[in-house]
Amino acid sequence: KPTHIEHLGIAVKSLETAIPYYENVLGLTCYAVEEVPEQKVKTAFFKVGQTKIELLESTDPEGPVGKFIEKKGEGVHHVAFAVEGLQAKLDLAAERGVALIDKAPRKGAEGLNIAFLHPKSTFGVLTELCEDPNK
Ligand code: CMX
Repeated sequence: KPTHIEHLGIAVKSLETAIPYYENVLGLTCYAVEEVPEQKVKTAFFKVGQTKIELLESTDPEGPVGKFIEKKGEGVHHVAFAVEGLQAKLDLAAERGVALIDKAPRKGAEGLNIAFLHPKSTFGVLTELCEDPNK
């Protein structure tokens, strides 16, 4: 089973305007800003215990977050679970009829191996499984 919720992905129109809310109202610290060109996003990270908040700003209106904001507006975009044995988990999900966006892990932010499950198969919540290759 997953060890913990690795992060919550939250789509925002602008990191510049969203970061001050997390820092000045919630009292969190943005410890990293990273562009992930393959995903067409710029990300900002905060830690809340073992879990992170990942703010996602789109860098391209045709990218996954750009399309999401256009359709649904800002808000929770995905839930990411930390797992061990990511490929085996994907194979199991596929066997059980879950539609995979990624059949094999790919590289995500912070050097993690990641894979997404389709929200149509996961009760409307885009679900990410991630594994730390250094663990
Ligand atoms: N959560 C829930 N539902 C979502 C969704 C999300 N994040 N994104 C899209 N959907 C829904 C749409 O509302 C739409 O539903 P309807 O058919 O009922 O209208 C359906 O999924 C299809 O949406 P779409 O706008 O046509 O978009 P696509 O099918 O082209 O893409 C998805 C959807 C999930 C396959 C795509 O966004 C994807 O591959 N996501 C994974 C990658 C990603 O999100 N990367 C950004 C984060 C990267 C990171 O964390 O580093």
